[in-house]
Amino acid sequence: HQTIHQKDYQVPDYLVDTVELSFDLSPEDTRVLSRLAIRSNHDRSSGVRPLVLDGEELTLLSLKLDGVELEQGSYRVDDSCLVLPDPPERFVLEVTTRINPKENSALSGLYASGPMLCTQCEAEGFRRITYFTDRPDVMAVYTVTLRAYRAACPVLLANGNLVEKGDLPDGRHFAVWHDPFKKPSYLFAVVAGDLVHIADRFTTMSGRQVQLEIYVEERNKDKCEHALRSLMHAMRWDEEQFGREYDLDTYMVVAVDDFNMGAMENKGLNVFNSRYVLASPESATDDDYQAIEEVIGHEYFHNWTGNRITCRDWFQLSLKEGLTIFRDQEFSADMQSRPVKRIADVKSLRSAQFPEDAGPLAHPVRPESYVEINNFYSMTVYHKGGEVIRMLQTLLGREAFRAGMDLYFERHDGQAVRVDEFVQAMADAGKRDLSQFMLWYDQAGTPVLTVRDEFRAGDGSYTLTVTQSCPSTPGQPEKKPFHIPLVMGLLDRAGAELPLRLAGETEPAGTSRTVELRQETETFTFVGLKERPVPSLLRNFCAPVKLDYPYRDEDLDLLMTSDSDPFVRWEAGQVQAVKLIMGLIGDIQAGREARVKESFIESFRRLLCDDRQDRAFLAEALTLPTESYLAEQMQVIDPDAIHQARELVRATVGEQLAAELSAAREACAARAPYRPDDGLAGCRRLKNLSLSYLMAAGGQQAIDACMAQFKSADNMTDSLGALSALANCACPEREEALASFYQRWRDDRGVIDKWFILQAASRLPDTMDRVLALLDHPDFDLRNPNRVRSLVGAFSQGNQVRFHDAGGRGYRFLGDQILRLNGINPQIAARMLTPFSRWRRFDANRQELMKKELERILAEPGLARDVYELAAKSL
Ligand code: HT7
Ligand code: ZN
Repeated sequence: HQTIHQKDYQVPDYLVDTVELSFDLSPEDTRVLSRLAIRSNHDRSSGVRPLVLDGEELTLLSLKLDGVELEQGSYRVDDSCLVLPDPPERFVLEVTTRINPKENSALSGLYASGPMLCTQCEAEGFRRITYFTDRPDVMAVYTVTLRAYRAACPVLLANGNLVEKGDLPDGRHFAVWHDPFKKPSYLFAVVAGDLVHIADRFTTMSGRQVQLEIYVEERNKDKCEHALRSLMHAMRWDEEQFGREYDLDTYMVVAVDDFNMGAMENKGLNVFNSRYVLASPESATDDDYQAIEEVIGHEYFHNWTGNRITCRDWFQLSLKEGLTIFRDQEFSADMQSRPVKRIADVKSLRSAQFPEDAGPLAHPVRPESYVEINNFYSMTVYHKGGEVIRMLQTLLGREAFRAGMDLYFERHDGQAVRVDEFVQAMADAGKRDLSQFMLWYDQAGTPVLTVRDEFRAGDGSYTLTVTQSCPSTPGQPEKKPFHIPLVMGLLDRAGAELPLRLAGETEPAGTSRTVELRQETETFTFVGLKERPVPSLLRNFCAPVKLDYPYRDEDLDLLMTSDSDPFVRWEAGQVQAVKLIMGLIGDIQAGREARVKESFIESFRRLLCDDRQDRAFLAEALTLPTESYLAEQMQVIDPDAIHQARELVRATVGEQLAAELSAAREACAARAPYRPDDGLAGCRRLKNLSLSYLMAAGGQQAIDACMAQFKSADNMTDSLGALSALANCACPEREEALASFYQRWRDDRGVIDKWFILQAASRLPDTMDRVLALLDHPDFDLRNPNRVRSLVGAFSQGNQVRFHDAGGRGYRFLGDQILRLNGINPQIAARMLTPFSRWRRFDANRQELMKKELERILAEPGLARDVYELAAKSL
């Protein structure tokens, strides 16, 4: 398998101005005629370069150059490309290929999902439809004709505007679509099937009317309202926050059940995993509603950050993905609670991106090389990339950041560019030197900020010394210092925010300020202080770093109750919880008695009784760090001790605060029928969290409360809240509830995914057996990525204690499934490998067992590129 390097980039030898595609659609035999207007893009005086068109899984039926059929021998074709050795300077190439969508289980290119046909072309799927220069810097104008049987496929969609449609003989019909915007092939899309749609109109800021349409299968027609409303919100938000208006007359979204990722931003025709479109109060949770709003926003925002301005090559993927993640995070923050959204984003970064950045698959936000680009749609490229954009906004300030965005759109609309062009626009608009900042794109690893302080009572000065370091990562043993914004404040012992005056300044500059780190060690001396202050550091999680400051318990108490920054308040509680649980883990490992400190329970009691705070924030503050986050804090991960210690804290909270938890449940009990937008999602979260603590303490009363909630719930949030607590309880009610849930929802794929997840994530000791049995359940299907994620993914990535069973059964199970998936869907197979990449973090026995699985996978003949790359790098 070949490695592609960023440094080898060369401009394309040939460009394509127009693409005319004509599809005769049929599930098992689709014919594609492609008519390409091609022109040379290199200096031909020093020799004519061959035209190399990418193509995979295609049967070539005919090839014409300027209308003349090419003879065999005048071109070369193999299983990855079609080569014309000596083409003219400008010409029209006509290629006819045959493809089989039904056989396409990789879900890349044109494939069948249930009764419909759809495409997924990012990153390199277009080459599975026809021969093409399948790279993002070849941008062309597309016209697409679709033909199919009207009975099977009454709806025929492609990018852009519908220009013509009509009947054909024999019950067939056609539609012609034209997209006036030049685009790379990865944004091409086609959908054909028996679909219905709901529609609305949006008036843009300049007064243009846009038709919005959401397409689904008939049975899902009443589950699209929320997606449509979210789309309208996203369109308005992008106009108001970034001055960006939509540019076509229609915007279509199609929901499909078989999809490798969340959704795809194809120009004017988004294709979505149905889990990010379909919602009804009975079948979707509050979290589902939020995720739909976020993903709808994300794909919509790509229209400017990704489609109008795209990536020059795939190394620049974060140019569109990091920026669009930042935009969707800001959109969601404006639609919901900003602090709670920030906390959720930080939790996900720490639980998935930090471990990636600390392991054998660590790579920079802009990777230097890849074997399979699909493996780089990673937490680092997306979410660390989003944090990098956020740091730019922090460094420049909101106003200059917005000016930088405007300048970027003005300079590069219609182009395929690099990250450098984006950062240059920011540097120019903000009048800042951002050359050192670029290291965030090119150096991997999570920096550590070690902060030490000294208070001098004599002159009332307080010095913070900040030293940054960054661990070695594959191929990068040494790191240069990063340019880091550090947002901070100082609190007095009563919790009041102190004015911040640095030595040499005449006036204090507020009570929260951004200091900039550039050198390995920086010192900041604040003056005019009467007593040793408590530093409030990394406000709003202003940089994707780890912080090392020796907070005392009383400092954390003060920050938790008094800091003006909600992230710091939440973080102070998390640091306390980590300290407590780590201590308990030590006790358990040493065979000592493990007891939860009274002071910890007291701080939870205070929080539970605090009725001033937002319920959603409170629920976050009362949630313990996850087992996988705790694992990250250990030298050698001990999944059993982590589980035991955390459960001990949960049970102690449940026992000792039973009255307060019950009161919190009561206060949050529904007083009116559920509405997803009733503003009570935080209440429901707190209520369900309280229930889970009560269940951790045990006892029939809690089980009865669960069953009562499960039976009376008028919405999926409450139903699932009760059922997930029951799924972790070895009681007869568990089986009863799971069985009745299945019976009620057996025809709803999205809900049955939840049913699989609950069982796969159960902490009960028999979970492995249960998971093995579920593999044979009639509703399990290895060809459906959502189902694979719900069983294989939920068990191996969401159930640390059962997956890492010291006997190695979990590992064997995962190895087996990866090998089966390798032949079905390599992208999904590769995504399932993640837990094995962490093998070095465990004890010798588990290391050995995981390594054996990696070796078994690598020994498989015919291993897909995707799986090979990750397995080889993990070892
Ligand atoms: N830009 C989209 C990426 C995507 C994708 C990548 C590889 C394989 C399948 C895929 N489906 C969608 C999604 C996004 O970031 O918006
Ligand atoms: Zn994206």
